[in-house]
Amino acid sequence: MTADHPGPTPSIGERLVAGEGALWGRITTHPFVVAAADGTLDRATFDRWLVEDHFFVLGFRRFLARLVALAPEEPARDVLAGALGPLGDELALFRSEASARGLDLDAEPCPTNLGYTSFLTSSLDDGWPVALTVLYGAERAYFDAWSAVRASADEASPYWRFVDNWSSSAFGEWVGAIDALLGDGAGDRPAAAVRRAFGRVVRFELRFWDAVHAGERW
Ligand code: MP5
Repeated sequence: MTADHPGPTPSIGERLVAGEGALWGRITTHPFVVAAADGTLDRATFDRWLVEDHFFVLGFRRFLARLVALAPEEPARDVLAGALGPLGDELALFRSEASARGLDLDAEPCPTNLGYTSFLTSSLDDGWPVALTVLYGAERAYFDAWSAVRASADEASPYWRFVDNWSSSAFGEWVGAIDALLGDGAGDRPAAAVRRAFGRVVRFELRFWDAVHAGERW
């Protein structure tokens, strides 16, 4: 890149990630993901995560369905509604894994999980750009975190299917499609409300894994 050829303008999504600097680095190197990928994550911690994340994904699906309704135009609605099918497949993976492990998916979620899923819902009241940013943040966090360990992951790890789920090229394309929607009509800099919402997502993501590790309870 030179002064004559300054390179492509970063997308809104890239700008949001860059704005979170060090915290984003903690997402992509989190011990939970690293240990899940190399197969050393202990069973009890994974089991706790599976039950908590299943609750999260249920809330996420309801959030996504309402975001479909909030979308300002059909092309955006096409992108978002297209993710509901794969999300159903993902829930099937959670359920079959939970059943094989004898886990109770009705267990009460921890306060951090309730806080995060409630935040998803409340972001809808802040309008399309903010709620879309919340969607982007949660998906980008998972894509970057699991992609960071994909190359070194052990495919014989009991957790491989989860690594694969969020680091696949199909998932990456979906994350890129949300970023493209973020850019529609946004100007070249994310608005303050959008940056604030993205920051909250990043902090919730880190809290979520920390809560799972610590076995947070009421
Ligand atoms: C995702 C997730 C990704 N499963 N859990 C958390 C805590 N954050 C993000 O969402 P999805 O719906 O599984 O792609």
